[in-house]
Formats: sequence, structure tokens, C-alpha cells
Amino acid sequence: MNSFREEVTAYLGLGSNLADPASQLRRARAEIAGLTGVSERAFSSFYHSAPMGPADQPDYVNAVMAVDVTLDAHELLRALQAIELMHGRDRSGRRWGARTLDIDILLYGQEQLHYEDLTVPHPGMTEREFVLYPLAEIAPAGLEIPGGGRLDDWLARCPKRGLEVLSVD
Ligand code: PH2
Ligand code: MG
Ligand code: MG
Repeated sequence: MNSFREEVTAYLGLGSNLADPASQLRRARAEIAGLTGVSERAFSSFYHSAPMGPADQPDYVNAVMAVDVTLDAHELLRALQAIELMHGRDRSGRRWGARTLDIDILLYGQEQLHYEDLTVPHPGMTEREFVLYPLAEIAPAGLEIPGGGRLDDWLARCPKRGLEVLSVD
């Protein structure tokens, strides 16, 4: 880690649909905020969402967290994957199947990154109601998605599919 590196604001998408999803997200929030080189800037409401992908899985709880980081994108990715593992994340399941905790890097400053293990902005984020609505809650007005247009424009075109703010988070 490089303590002289400039701070970057990153947006993280959190999701869970197993083993008390809301408490998974609550713990993850504290763990992320406690990482060296990471500080919490904002956290959205918790949202109840219908599963995207296989329908025979429980509904999800989703949220978006903004963090200021001095980690580079891969250092951040590794740290988030370690947190997923602490939550018993099992990557052997089917694509888009049930999970105890998923933490995705949605945006990393204004950067566009294309690595084998990391694509930023997160592919598909502009079509996912459980990303766009919580993101819009905490992002600055007029946020531009690097290489991908304005958040507000995507939001206006994105059906809610039953997405609801959870009254207790
Ligand atoms: N994540 C997936 C697959 N499907 N559906 C909802 N509602 N929320 C998610 O976070 C989600 C999903 C894979 O990451
Ligand atoms: Mg995901
Ligand atoms: Mg993921």
C-alpha cells in the first residue's frame, strides 16, 4: 500500500440472500469501514429485491456503500474477497445463484478497468435496479458512469421489479 497515493472514491454493491441477509450486510459494512486504507463516505438504505438470474432462490437484500480508498483497485478487490470468504461465501455454486455475501466494485473513481478478474464500471450495473436505486441515493447529483452515460438516465429507464426500501436496517 502506498500512503502517498491519492484518495479515490469507490462505490461498492453489497448483496446477500442467505443466512440473515440484513445482518450479513451490517457486518460487512463495519468490516469494510475497518479496512486499512478505506473509510466510509456514505451508505444507502437496505433494499429488498427479487433475484436476478435463477428464480428458485431467496430474495436479496442489497445496498450500496461509498468509500474513500488509498488502495489500488486490486488491493481493494482482494480485501473485499477476504471479507466475502469470512462470511462463508462459496463460489462453487451456479452463476447468479444464492450467496451469503457478494461485494462488487461498481465504480473506482473515474477509471475504466479491464482485467481478467476485475471489470470497472461493473458490467451490468446500469441495468440492475438493486444497484441503480441505492447508488442514486448516495451518489452526487449528475454522476457520470465512466464510459457509460449518466446515472440519472439509466435510473429513469430502469423498472423497479418490486424493489423496496427495508424499513429496518
Ligand atoms: N446478485 C447476483 C445475482 N442476482 N439478484 C439480486 N436481487 N441482487 C443481487 O445482488 C444479485 C442478484 C450475482 O451477484
Ligand atoms: Mg454481484
Ligand atoms: Mg461479485
